[in-house]
Amino acid sequence: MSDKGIREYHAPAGGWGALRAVARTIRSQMDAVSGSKTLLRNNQPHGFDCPGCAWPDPKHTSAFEFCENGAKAVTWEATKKRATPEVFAQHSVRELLTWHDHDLENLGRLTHPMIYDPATDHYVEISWDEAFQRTATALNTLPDPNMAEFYTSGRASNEAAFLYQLFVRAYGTNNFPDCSNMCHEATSVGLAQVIGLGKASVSLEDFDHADAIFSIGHNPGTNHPRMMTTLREASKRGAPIVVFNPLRERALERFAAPQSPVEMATLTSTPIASDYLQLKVGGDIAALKGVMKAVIALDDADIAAGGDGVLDRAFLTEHTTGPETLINDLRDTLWPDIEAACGLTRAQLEHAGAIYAKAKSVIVCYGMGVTQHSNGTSAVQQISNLLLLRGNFGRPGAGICPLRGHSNVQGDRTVGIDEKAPAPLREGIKRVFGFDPPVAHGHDAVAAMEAMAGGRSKIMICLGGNLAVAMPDPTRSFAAVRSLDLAVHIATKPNRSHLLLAKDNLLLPCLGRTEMDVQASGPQSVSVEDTMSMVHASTGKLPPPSEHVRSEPAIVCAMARAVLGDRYNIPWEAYADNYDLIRDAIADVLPAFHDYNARIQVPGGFRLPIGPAERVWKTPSGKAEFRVFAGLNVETVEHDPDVLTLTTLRSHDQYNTTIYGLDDRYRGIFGRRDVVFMNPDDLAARELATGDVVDLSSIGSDAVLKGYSVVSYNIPRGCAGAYYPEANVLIPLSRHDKTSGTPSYKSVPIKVTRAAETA
Ligand SMILES: Nc1nc2c(c(=O)[nH]1)N[C@H]1C(S)=C(S)[C@@H](COP(=O)(O)OP(=O)(O)OC[C@H]3O[C@@H](n4cnc5c(=O)[nH]c(N)nc54)[C@H](O)[C@@H]3O)O[C@H]1N2
Ligand SMILES: Nc1nc2c(c(=O)[nH]1)N[C@H]1C(S)=C(S)[C@@H](COP(=O)(O)OP(=O)(O)OC[C@H]3O[C@@H](n4cnc5c(=O)[nH]c(N)nc54)[C@H](O)[C@@H]3O)O[C@H]1N2
Ligand SMILES: [Mo]
Repeated sequence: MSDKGIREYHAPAGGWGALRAVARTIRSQMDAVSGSKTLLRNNQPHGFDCPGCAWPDPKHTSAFEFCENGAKAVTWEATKKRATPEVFAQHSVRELLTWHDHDLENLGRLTHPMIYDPATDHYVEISWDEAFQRTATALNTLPDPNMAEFYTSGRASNEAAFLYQLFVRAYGTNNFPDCSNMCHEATSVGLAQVIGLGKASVSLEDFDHADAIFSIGHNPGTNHPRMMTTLREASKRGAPIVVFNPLRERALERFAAPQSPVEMATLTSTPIASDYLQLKVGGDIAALKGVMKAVIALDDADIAAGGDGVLDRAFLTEHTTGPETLINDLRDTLWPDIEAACGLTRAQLEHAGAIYAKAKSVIVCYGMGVTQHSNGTSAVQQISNLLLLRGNFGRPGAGICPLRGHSNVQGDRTVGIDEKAPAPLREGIKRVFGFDPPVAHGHDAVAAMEAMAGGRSKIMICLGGNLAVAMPDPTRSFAAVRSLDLAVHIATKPNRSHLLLAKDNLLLPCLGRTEMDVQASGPQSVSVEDTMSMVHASTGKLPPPSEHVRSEPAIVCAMARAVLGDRYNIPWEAYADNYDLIRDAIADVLPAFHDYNARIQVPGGFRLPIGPAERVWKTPSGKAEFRVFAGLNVETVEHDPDVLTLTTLRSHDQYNTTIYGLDDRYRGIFGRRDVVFMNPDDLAARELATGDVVDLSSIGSDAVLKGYSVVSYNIPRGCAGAYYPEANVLIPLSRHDKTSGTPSYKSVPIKVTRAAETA
């Protein structure tokens, strides 16, 4: 029995709890004065872009926009702790492997390039030149460039990412696994098919004009906290906010704005969701079909009563293909089946449908709760279907809003981190650099892991991230990395992926977003693209963690020169000296970035062209396309009452695999992460109570997560929740969306049994 650290949390999200958490973070990582000063430069017009999330900045940032988790992201990077060669000399890799992920990163910032020494089992210092030479020798002696994998995590700037893809394509492969493959790939693929672009169609201003907002499968109070300001304003002006989420996330229930003196002083808060629909995990396609079915019924009724109907027929005719097929599918889908598949009642779905139909302009926001399923692409397309029915694209206050993950994951894709090598990019590279980049599709994250596991790839270079830990099935992914000839990690802090030893291992320390980047031509800025396609500059202000640390663009340029020599005469040195030249090259290759250097000088930056926002559809038909999904997406073995569908969650105290701390305040978990959230009836059926110790076993593999404590929680029956990345052991690599490659992190069939020791 272990119910230690499990207790209910009654306060609203934000508020004093958030301020206290920030004070604690600053105390543990920085000194208070420089910590507070650093935070004031966050997301200001001439400061640095917050490395936290991809939510856009308001046009006129007059004062510090407070955000607890942005503060954690910044202080965690700007920490005074250092992982020096002396620190590595004290701890062998074997020892470090026994540490918790929190403690590994808590060693602090990497200060020197390091190489693993098998004789002593320690990472030891190496010179930059030698590190690049070793990388070059390994890459240049590989029989085939397609035997190397080049991973990107979404913190890399546009400049670093563009150079990286140029280097890799000049080297000869499109193997670009990237964090987006684990995240919004269902969006990139799914929306591109139906509206011609895999990005948000809305801008931040649109939220001021939305008559209703639907929020599906995302947790902004934790993952996009600055969005809470926007949701709070929408709620205050009376716009309904309809939430679809199996868990009652506190910030979506009520939020106290730390910026609001009244809410802070009076301990009050603003309700956020007008309707909170706790659907079953994986029930989104069914729920969306239910909402659309309700809209069709309202349309029928209105027409029967002599009205014009609630569908936007002019829009449907001019701008879409296939509405009839969709409508027929909805008519053929029966309410009892919808109710069973999503766990919501017909009345609830009809109510949501009525809100949707009544609102002139609707925005649908969504996140990982939608994309990380075996049918993630189709789920995304159901959202597009819903919006298309009433022409909710390309007018003020309406549109689709996927909430991107990493702060520059979207920009990285835009500037060429894409295993599919789009034709315009290839043509641009040919035009500007005079060579033909490879055409054949390379590996995404799942394919890269499979290639490494199968011995078909032998080298892995990582521009950030913690790939092996972020991926499903660590048993396989760890073994895959350990089978390599060379692993190179460009990173800010040590993590578990760095400890999975290949034959040769290099750890190259880089600057973070918050730090001053001075090159031959002077101080440099980089640029990033937020979730609403705004591209703007980011200028670090803090001193680098050590004089040996280099910027990501400088590292990529030096590596490229070592590997490629003067192949294709790419001016790597000039790029490293002056990032303006990189941006000029991006603009030459990708015309949407014309006048790049001038346009990022404007506070707030510039917006890339968004077809759907102008009702321009770059699809084969030239129109927006309705896509029917046959069925209701019941992924798990429903007929076995013993099987639960596990969804994997981020706590409030983590950034992906970076674990800041062990609390998950809003969900009432303190000082631990080894818990599984379950419905009280599911517990009763297993004669379990909060604190009882259980084992979670995977269906489809023999993996077991042992010694977890159950928490009785408000989550639908048949569903369970546990934290990522610990629960990744339960997810077979084969469970992913076959269309987009996105792993099914959010619908994992498991069994829960009382742990053997305590039975
Ligand atoms: N502080 C902080 N900020 C972050 C991150 C972080 O880890 N920490 N990560 C960044 C990254 S890379 C990303 S991708 C984003 C992630 O941001 P989110 O998209 O918010 O990701 P999650 O926290 O994984 O899950 C979101 C929500 O989905 C719900 N959910 C689970 N299963 C289902 C389902 O089947 N259907 C529905 N409708 N909902 C479901 C969960 O209850 C949870 O509330 O945040 C980014 N920002
Ligand atoms: N079960 C489960 N698994 C998941 C998810 C889930 O919801 N459930 N979510 C998935 C998602 S959405 C994502 S995006 C992936 C995340 O996958 P990744 O992006 O690979 O992982 P992160 O944890 O964000 O990477 C953290 C590391 O990045 C390095 N780093 C931090 N800042 C910088 C920088 O500025 N430059 C460089 N070079 N390195 C830096 C540090 O060394 C740090 O240890 O995980 C996926 N995995
Ligand atoms: Mo992500």
